[in-house]
Amino acid sequence: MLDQFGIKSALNRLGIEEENKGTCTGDIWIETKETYLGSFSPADGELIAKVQLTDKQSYELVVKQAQEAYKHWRNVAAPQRGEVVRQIGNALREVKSDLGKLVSYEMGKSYQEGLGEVQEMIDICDFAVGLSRQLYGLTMHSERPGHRMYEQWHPIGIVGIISAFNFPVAVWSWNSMIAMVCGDVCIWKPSEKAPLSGVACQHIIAKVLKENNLPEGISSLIIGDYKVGEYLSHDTRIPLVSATGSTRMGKLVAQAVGGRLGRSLLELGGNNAIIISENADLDIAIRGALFGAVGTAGQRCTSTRRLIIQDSVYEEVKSRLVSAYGKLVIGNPLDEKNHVGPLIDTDAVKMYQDAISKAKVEGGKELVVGGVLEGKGFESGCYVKPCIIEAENHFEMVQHETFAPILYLMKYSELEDAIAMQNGVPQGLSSAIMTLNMREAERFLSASGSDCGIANVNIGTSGAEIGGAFGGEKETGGGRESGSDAWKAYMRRQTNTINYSDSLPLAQGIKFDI
Ligand code: UN1
Repeated sequence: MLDQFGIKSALNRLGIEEENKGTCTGDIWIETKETYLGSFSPADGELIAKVQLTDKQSYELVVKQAQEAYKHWRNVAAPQRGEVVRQIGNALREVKSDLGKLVSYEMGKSYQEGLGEVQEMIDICDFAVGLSRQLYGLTMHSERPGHRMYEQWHPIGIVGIISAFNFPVAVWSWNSMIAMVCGDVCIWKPSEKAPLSGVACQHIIAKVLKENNLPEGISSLIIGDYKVGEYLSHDTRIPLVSATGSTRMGKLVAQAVGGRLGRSLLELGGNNAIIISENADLDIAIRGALFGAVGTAGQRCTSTRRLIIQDSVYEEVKSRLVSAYGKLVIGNPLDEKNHVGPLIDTDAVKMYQDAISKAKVEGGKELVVGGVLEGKGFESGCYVKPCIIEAENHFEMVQHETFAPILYLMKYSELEDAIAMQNGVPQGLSSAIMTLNMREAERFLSASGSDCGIANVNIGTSGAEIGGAFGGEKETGGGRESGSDAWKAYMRRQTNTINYSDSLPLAQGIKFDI
């Protein structure tokens, strides 16, 4: 099956071999004493290739090299650092289809979404290049005559990046491209469920760094599960750990990093809802809800998990959705006629099944029946049917993020109630309202509206652009990545006051004469 859809040649061009080392400081790959981890495609269950895990000793080498590299990189002018990131963006343009294909095959999202993910990397490179000529600080007026006061932003040091399987490459690039123009160096632990995508990115970036005669250690790779993640979170040499994944994982990272007073930047679970008002354009509402719920097989942190529908249009939305679900084609993500690919692995399938049965025990009614697909093309055991369940917001399963295509439907009559339901979950990542009524839209966006980091009008909950700050509140972890001024998380602020007068007046008018 590797030959089908040109996977084999794409792997070749990306530098992926049957057995790959997994620990790298740039261009130098380090042999460790650890075993090799197999990466299996959820599309067909086949072993794609193996990657060697990082051990403590090789981790130490990586950190030492990163420390050395930082001494150099922090003094390279920011626009020069931007120039390197510009070249990385161009290198990504060249491999867009190969990398998109690997992401799709290793993770299971559709090829179109794989391409979209690489585009997101290219976009953040462009953004970071522009940023490299900005990174603005403010100037303030000093209360003392002959004094100047301003603030400037300096790099922070080594940034540890822990990324999740569902966006195996884009979320790394949001962090590392911004961190790089900020003057930081990065150590990346990709998800152990999609390690080859990490190895491929390391090859791409290493070539650019080498062509620019840059030292080893600016962008490093380590491979492993939570144990390797713990190396990063407990390491006082790593001032910032950016972690994407489950709320459970995020709490552990936050405690470890917080315990040493380091900084963590967390992008964790979502439980995103769309409110569909009777004033909505229902064509847009149905399409937005459909892509939000079944895109990436419901495995985005921005996936739509709940639809809160006004009672007067409830029946219409319900029947149009049910008929749209009937048209979904499920199958190999590389085959462009399919809309929905597999879940990441059979553990995820089990969680999907459990969630459906528990929601039913709680009183949920399955409108579009879920289930695991079997037979030809579904041998990996990872393909499931997107399902719709009528439920109530307080159900334990509705309160919980299940990374699968399960959509819960509920009813409201007053907008206040809909907003309370939308906010009535522990997570706070993304949200949306579908309405053409300006008052409803603005109420949803106001301080007493959505409590999420992302709030959209007439757009679904997923598919954010890189230009905005990405992240959310409550159990989503509070971090902001990607665009806007998210770069500030990767730098340290320094306030500078300069006295150019011929005396030394003290602030607050304090007298201290001798
Ligand atoms: C994620 O699921 O972790 O907004 C990131 C989106 C994508 C990023 C999702 N641009 O859906």
